[in-house]
Amino acid sequence: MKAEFHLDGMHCESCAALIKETLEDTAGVRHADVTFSGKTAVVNFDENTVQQATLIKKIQDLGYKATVGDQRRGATSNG
Ligand SMILES: [Cu+2]
Repeated sequence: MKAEFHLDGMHCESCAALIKETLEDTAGVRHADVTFSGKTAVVNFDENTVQQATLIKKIQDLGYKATVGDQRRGATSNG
């Protein structure tokens, strides 16, 4: 499944790269896209292997804040 997380605490592109690497090193994660400017992580993962809570904890262990984003289709961003 695909889930979007809102991230807080990133201060540069390397933060985004670090989060991406960490997520993609996690068993069950197929692909992760982290954008520094958008403060989001879009993660494609196998929900039978890894759970959202685990992904959030991985991000928190790095020192960032993660919350589950809206899973609606076609979400728009203002601002
Ligand atoms: Cu940084």
